[in-house]
Order: sequence, then structure tokens, then C-alpha cells
Amino acid sequence: MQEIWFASSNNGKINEMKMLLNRLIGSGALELHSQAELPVFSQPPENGDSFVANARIKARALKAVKPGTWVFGEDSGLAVEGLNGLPGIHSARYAGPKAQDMENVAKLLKMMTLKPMSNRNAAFVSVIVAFDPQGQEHVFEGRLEGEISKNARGAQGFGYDPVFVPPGETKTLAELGLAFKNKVSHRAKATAPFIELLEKSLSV
Ligand code: ITT
Repeated sequence: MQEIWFASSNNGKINEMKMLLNRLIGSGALELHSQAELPVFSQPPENGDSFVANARIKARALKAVKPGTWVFGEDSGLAVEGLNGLPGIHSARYAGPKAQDMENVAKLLKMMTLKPMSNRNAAFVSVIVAFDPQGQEHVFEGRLEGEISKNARGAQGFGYDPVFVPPGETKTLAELGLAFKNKVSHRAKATAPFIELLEKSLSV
């Protein structure tokens, strides 16, 4: 049994990672933990200028507390074409430092009405930075293209899922649900090669 530690405080992300790593966890090869289990851990400021820099900051902070095991951080966000890539790396705090998901969604929908906006194209981006037990760094990235809906719909998932419509769909990710999301998402795409690496490393 190999422990792996996830440097995240976002329950939506942790839930998805649990499902994505399900085969390895279910077989007993891997045990997923997150930073909430470490009373001494304090989350570092995410002051990097890119997804990879911020994912690295999170992973490194956890690695300092959990050396000699697998650790990883994930930084993600929504890049909206008509808003020049915003909210991007600021997605979690778009509506303010302590913004709730629905406040961020409301700000996004408002921003999209401020000027005539025919281009509603957007992409979710996920970058994972992992450190193996020997301390070597591995970086993985995934993207999901889509469109921003006119209003929020659906109750599943988290963050901007209620306003994100994947290609070829009319429903939002929050309506389509987690089983659908985990087949196509930015996080699923970033996780696929990570799983391959873990399988190799665990010889399963
Ligand atoms: P941790 O840093 O503790 O992991 P966080 O929520 O602060 O949690 P990020 O800094 O990576 O994480 O910000 C990601 C934000 O981007 C997240 O809060 C959502 O607003 C948005 N986001 C990322 N992935 C998403 C997804 O799959 N569905 C909806 N929104 C997503």
C-alpha cells in the first residue's frame, strides 16, 4: 500500500480525484490522503504567475511535511476567450478573496453582459505537479474546451460547472454530472498520464 497526499482544500477536487484514482485505490495499491488530515499544515500563498507555478507551490509545501512519499498539487481554472483568458489563475477568488462558488459564477455572468459578447468560448485548464517518493517532479496538464451558458444550471460538481457547456452538449457540467465530467474533464485528462506513471511505479 502506497500513500499519496493531495495538497488541496477543495472538496470538489478531492472528490473527483478519488473517483479518477478509483481503480488504484479500490485495488488497495494506493491510499489517498489530503492536507486536511495534517493539523500542522498551513496552506502556502498561491502567488505564482501560472497554473504550473501555483500547482508546484502547493505540492512543494506538502512535500516538506510528507517527504519520501507521493505528493501532488493541482491548480486549475477557467479561461474565457471574450475576457482575454480571465478569470484564469484567479478563478477561485474572482469575486473576492473569500468568494463562494456562486459569487464567482455571478461575477462571470455579469462580466459577460458588460459588453456585447458573442464569443462565449472558454476552456477549463488543470495542471498537476507531483513529486515521487525520490523527490523527482512530474508535470501533467489537461484542457476541456466549451462555452459559457447564459445562466447557471444544475447542482452537481463545483466552481463554474453550472455555467460550462462542453462541446456537442446543451447541458452544463453541473447538469451532466460527475460520471460524465470525469470522462472528459481537464482534470481527468491531466490525471490519465499521472495514473499511468503511478501504475508503473507501483507495478500494478
Ligand atoms: P486548492 O488550491 O486548495 O486545491 P482551490 O479551489 O483554491 O483549491 P485553485 O486555486 O486551483 O483551487 O482554483 C481553482 C478554481 O477554478 C476553483 O475554485 C473553481 O472556481 C475553478 N475550477 C477549477 N476546476 C474546476 C472544475 O472542474 N469545475 C468548475 N470549476 C473549476
